[in-house]
Amino acid sequence: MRKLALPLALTVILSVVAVMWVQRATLTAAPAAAEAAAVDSLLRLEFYILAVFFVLCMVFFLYSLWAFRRRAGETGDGAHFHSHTGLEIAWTVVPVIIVVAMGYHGARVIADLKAVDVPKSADDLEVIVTGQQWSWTFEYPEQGVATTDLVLPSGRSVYFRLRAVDVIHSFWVPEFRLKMDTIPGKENVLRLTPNQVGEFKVRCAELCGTRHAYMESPVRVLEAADFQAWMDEEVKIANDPTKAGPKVAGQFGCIGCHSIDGSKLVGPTWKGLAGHDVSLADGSTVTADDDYLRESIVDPSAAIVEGYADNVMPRDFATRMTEKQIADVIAYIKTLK
Ligand code: HEC
Ligand SMILES: [Cu+2]
Repeated sequence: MRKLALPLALTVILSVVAVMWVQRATLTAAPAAAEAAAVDSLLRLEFYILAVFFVLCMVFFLYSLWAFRRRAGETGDGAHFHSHTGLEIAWTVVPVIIVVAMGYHGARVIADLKAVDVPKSADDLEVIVTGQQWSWTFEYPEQGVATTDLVLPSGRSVYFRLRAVDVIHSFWVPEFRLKMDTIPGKENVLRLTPNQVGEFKVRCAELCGTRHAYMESPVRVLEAADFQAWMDEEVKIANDPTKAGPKVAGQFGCIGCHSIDGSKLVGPTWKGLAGHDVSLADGSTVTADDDYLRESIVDPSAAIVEGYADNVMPRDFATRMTEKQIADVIAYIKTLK
């Protein structure tokens, strides 16, 4: 028993030091949602417990190396021990109690946040988030607006409906703390209230393929009035045929490959395309009517323009763009006489 005095004393002293260190340590990015406080205190509590157990294990490990080392002139084996029932029961029961208690506490904290499996309330801002390899798209169904950046008001609860097109992704803005998988064929719900104006990033938090690490989109949290002004402008653009198409063409990078002035880029120019004949790589000719334009966007392999490479135009517009966005960009192409 006397031999235990030194390691026990060291454990107590170093545990106090470790707990004080955890208390001051920055464990996560600065919070930006109302739900963050509860998650952060849960995390810090876990770190307190971890700190004490880390110290306990390390002190006894290092102390044993030192106290029971082979001394000069010692040649025999050390003492042999065979089980210690009391000790084994203790180191099974104590961790089980801690793990179960932490699990219960964590489940309570999550339930209290009312962030998952909740019905939408009238005041929530509804946003449909769609993840696919390897980008995010956002829709505000009540306003009829779709974007590739996530813009949110500060201080209003947001009701996210999370979807995936291809494989499982995970919607995560670290500053909001809460995270939820997006699953093909199943809609998940997440509700949270951003409360800090600023610029953040939504990241995919579920390994989803070669470009998983680049699956990020900008998030901007604005004051309520600025958000309303932004939304009014977006609604105006969405309803203005002369602006909606150019905006979509910019958002999805079409204009990086298609010029509107007749010059040849990676793809054919849009100037004078609509209504005219197009020579295809297979030797046939088609008239660029609405159906052809639509097909060229949602299924680029169906018809390849003569002199241009197949497999250059992205294949994912059919799932990334809303029907309205496709119609808007077609209407725009038709204005480029
Ligand atoms: C990375 C380059 C690239 C991007 C981005 C791109 N395209 Fe294309 N696009 C091409 C190429 C190359 C072709 C010609 C080969 C083919 O027919 O697939 C083409 C063909 C087309 C055609 C048929 C043109 C014709 O002359 O018959 C249309 C319409 C079109 N794209 C629309 C779009 C729209 C709308 C977007 C954005 C939502 C877009 N493209 C984004 C490269 C691109
Ligand atoms: Cu992903």
